[in-house]
Amino acid sequence: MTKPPLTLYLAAPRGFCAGVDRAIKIVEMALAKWGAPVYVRHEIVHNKFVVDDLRAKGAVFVEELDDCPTDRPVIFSAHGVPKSVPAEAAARQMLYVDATCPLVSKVHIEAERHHENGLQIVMIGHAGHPETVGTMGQLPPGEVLLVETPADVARLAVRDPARLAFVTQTTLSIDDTAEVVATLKARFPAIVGPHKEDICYATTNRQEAVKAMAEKAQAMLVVGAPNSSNSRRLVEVGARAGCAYAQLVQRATDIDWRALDGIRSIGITAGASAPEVLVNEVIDAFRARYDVTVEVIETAQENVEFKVPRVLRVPA
Ligand code: 2E7
Ligand code: F3S
Repeated sequence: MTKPPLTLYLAAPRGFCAGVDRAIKIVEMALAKWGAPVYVRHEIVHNKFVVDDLRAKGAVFVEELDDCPTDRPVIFSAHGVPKSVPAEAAARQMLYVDATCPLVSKVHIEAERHHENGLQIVMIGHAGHPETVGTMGQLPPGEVLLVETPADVARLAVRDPARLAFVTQTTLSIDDTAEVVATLKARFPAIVGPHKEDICYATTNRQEAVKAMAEKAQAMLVVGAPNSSNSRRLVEVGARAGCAYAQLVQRATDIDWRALDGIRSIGITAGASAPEVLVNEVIDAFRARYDVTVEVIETAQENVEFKVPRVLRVPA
């Protein structure tokens, strides 16, 4: 039987960012240095495949420090942690390694600097997401107010409208965030903050590539996990850019083939926590059903790399 033709657009950049690469390497190095088990507070990155792989190598994933024994090392996930977490680990004399992405640590430092200058902070982010919890947790309660939408800005009760700063989560939608920032600046003209927002290079580049792909592809699949904020944003960006069908899939078995019936083109990308093996698995599933021609849609080139400490140093 002859297979129907299909143009498969592949977004570039896609998949692992420098912060994810570094965080996974930190867990692997910790296992090599201290042996199993090494504890990891929260999924090191939001991907079941990555977590299962590290678990098989001896990592134990827990949600709270309380769930770790004090005589084994613990690693904090790439999303960052409130200040109370390393403080508690130190109080219990635990070995800990912080795998927070350096671009998140930069936002933490920014928030602290604003606080030292006497400013109250507005954080644009998603409630309950570990990055938001971590960034807000750099400062005492009440010092960071969370907003998600322009409507939240309208409702905001601040200490002093003249002494305000803003920071953002790193994985937000570029377009949605621009609206929230504009609303903040309109209501609080004196607010200070980054040039645009704190959205990272990887989020920006992946969203740009999706927009370019949405112009061409009839349908789009984003390889990523349901709890992966940046991956979910890619689905939204694709749909909003005009792609009639945009879906998140964890791996090939999640593909709804009936929904894709009759398509002649598909766009594929992957969130910053999704490994390339899963992208290849999805491409292979299309090759099994279609006569596939791959076309790469490259909107940026990335050469960002974050150093992994050669010897894991444990804070005193
Ligand atoms: C850390 C940060 O693990 P992810 O899916 O996380 P998000 O924040 O998108 O749910 O992706 C990698 C990553 C992104 N941002 C890790 Cl702060
Ligand atoms: Fe860091 Fe951005 Fe990746 S904040 S972990 S480089 S998605």
